[in-house]
Amino acid sequence: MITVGAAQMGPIEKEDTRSDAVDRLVALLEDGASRGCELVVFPELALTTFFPRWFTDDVAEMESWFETEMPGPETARLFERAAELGVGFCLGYAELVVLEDGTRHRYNTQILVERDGSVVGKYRKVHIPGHEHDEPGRPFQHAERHYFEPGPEGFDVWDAFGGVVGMAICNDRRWPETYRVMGLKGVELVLIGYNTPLHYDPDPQQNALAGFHNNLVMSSGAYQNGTYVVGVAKGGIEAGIESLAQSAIFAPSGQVVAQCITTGDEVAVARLDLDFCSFYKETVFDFDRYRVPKHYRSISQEKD
Ligand code: ING
Repeated sequence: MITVGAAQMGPIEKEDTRSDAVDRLVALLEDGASRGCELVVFPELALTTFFPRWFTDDVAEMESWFETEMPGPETARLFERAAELGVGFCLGYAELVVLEDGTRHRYNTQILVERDGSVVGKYRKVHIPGHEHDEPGRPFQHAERHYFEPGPEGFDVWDAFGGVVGMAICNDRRWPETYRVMGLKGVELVLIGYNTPLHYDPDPQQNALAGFHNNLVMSSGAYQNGTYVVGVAKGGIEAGIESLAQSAIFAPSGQVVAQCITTGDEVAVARLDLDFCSFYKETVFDFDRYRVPKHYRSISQEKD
């Protein structure tokens, strides 16, 4: 059994500091802890505004949105407060890695921190949506492919919080392969932060379906792999751009077990029985018995 909090955030504005964001994260952590949470899940890029909505070629400006250490001077107090409360957390942030050879790599990253404050896992976003170059014709940019490289490590799971825990980030949740790779590793709880503008410029017909698609993909991912899924938004109107909230916790049945009802800072809490996963993993989705991989080859072929 584990009590989990989906700690949704409202907007973080361009002029807000890391400290402003950490103040809110600590408040969400304390709210979750007061309601029995052992694990609190924060959104994607939870320390800054969603900066890929602006395009810049100025590297210093780009890197100003990134963290070079985690915990760092601004975030240490979040780790300290969490360890004091005995609550673990999952945090999304922009990660700048400078290798010995001097090369610099930018990732859209999530970390998993156990109740003692130790970092047990790190995930770097694999499916990078949006565009690589400035597209001034758009009402706002979604230039994630300019700011981030895909994570080289792919999808993994970690033994933590008494179960098997995996992570994914935003656009990853739309791809069934994300869940199945972790499902094949026995995942019982998938933690996903997201920033999802309600306007999708390549096909605005999809705008009205943002909430439906959000539920569809996480409910399906949960059911088809017999796992819980926690989806946590940074939502509301950020820099004048409306972003989807509707954070929710999904059971292996595909049902919603808890959800946020506002577009601001709000924690949705649920007590999860991870053994419930077996009702699906050992029956309808008994992979060893029912999967037919020889007919699935095409879905793992490299792009030609
Ligand atoms: N955001 C969006 C997401 O996948 C998007 C991008 C929106 C893609 C709508 C397709 C449709 O939720 C991030 N950050 O991936």
